[in-house]
Amino acid sequence: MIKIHKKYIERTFYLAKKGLGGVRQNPLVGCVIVKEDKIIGEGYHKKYGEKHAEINAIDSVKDKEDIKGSSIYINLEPCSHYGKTPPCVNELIRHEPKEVIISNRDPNIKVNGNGINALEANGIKVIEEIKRREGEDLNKRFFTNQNKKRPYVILKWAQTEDGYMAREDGSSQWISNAMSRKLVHKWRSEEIGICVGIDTAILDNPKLNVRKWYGEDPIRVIINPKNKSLNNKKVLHDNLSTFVMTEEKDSTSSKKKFFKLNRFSFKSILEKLFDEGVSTLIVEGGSKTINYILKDNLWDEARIFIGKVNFKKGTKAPDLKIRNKHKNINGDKLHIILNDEGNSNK
Ligand code: AOF
Ligand code: ZN
Repeated sequence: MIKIHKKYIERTFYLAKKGLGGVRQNPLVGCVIVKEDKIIGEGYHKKYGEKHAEINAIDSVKDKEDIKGSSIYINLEPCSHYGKTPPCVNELIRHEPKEVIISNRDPNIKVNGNGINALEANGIKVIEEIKRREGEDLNKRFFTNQNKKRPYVILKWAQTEDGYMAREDGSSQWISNAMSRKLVHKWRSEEIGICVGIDTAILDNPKLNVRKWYGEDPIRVIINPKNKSLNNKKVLHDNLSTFVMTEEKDSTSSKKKFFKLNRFSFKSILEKLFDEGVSTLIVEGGSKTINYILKDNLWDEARIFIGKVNFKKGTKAPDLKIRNKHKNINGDKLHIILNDEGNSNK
């Protein structure tokens, strides 16, 4: 039985992942409706503010009478509150499934256990914690947001085989290969914000948008405590959104916002960003910014490319313990390190 549950919960994960980049600060959720070991309906949460997974799954069933007595698989506990949409749990109860199988409880305090209680109070059996760890990993962004009340922070950098991140003149082109750079654009499309320090914004003059992939551009976030001039820099002179975090001034002009922080720190930057709906952040350098974040231990994941080049001198890459385990991206080594593996250098 447990094998069957795992099989369908895996299917919910597969469906849920399709929402990445669209659900924003909401969780990734997939739902599969099963009757006599056959899938009769399925769906996932596609877009922030729109229908939840369960409703899309119910909508996909031709004859709604078939849902009676079925097993409904969802990777997350069904919601029990009125948010942008009404409670999914009411719709589930109305269709009288025999059981609901989930991977994780919803950490949102408005739900947390209430969805399960409502199902049980209506005679529907609930089975919890099927592939719990994988479910948590799938919704690592959402769990971090809910439990830590801050954005999920991904650090990304490329370093040479001999451990440098930039040449002596500050340039860093090209350490990683074209395939790795394309992958980075995919990653940009998956997050809400993209962050660099002021030196990188001035020296590299990057666009920080999604070009080599499809999807929405993230909001550019520039760490600029002394409010150095960004005149003529792309991040201020195109029509995409940019937030500048400074200790100098507050101002807003259409898509370019300057936020004045009284106590300037990465912690206060994250607090402000979280208030502004930036629930995930990919940080693309430079080395000063990355070291600053590592020192404060305010990161969740590091994605490090090791390219097949040697600089012999220059700016050293951040000092993070890198294990051997890696993916091969056309010759580049990609190391993904999670902070909860005890890798913080604090
Ligand atoms: C579910 N199924 O597919 C999702 C859930 O503002 P709303 O109405 O979209 O509600 C968002 C909250 O609902 C979110 O914080 C989380 O607690 C839950 N998300 N629940 O039953 C879903 N996306
Ligand atoms: Zn819901």
